[in-house]
Amino acid sequence: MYTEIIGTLEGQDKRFAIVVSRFNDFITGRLLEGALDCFTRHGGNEKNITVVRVPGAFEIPPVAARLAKSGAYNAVICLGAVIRGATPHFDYVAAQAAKGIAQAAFACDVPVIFGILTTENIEQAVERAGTKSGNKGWDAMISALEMADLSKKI
Ligand code: INI
Repeated sequence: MYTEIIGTLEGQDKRFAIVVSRFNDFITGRLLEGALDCFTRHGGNEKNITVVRVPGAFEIPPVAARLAKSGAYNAVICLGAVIRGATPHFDYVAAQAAKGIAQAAFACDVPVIFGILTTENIEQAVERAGTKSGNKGWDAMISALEMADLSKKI
């Protein structure tokens, strides 16, 4: 018989920071709404949420790392939307955001959650921000709840 360690999805007594970018705010605002809705539906209290706004996805990782290192939160959730345009700018911003968040997650003792959409066009982003493909902000919060509990147990 093996030992299994799993994280449960309980918002009670959890304190989270959410770093959200203003770039493509019409998408990132919906991701934030999804994350907050998920948190309260799992027993969380919004007074235990701190929202930190940054200009774009490129700015998310260093802010997320500082919040994670502060020791004030059970998890840090990163929300953004990088949408491909006519130039290679997308590739640089998306790659740096993903790499930076991974580095923050490795460097810190609390979970740092990747909730950044990287899409080919605006339609794909809209689909993932509360329409036909769900809400990736909600999904990011589910991951935060699970990982916050799991990281206490391992
Ligand atoms: N930032 C985003 O969050 N999404 C994008 O789609 C995006 N594009 O495509 O340009 C974007 N650029 C801004 C970037 O994140 C920085 O804020 C900016 O370069 C200043 O450092």
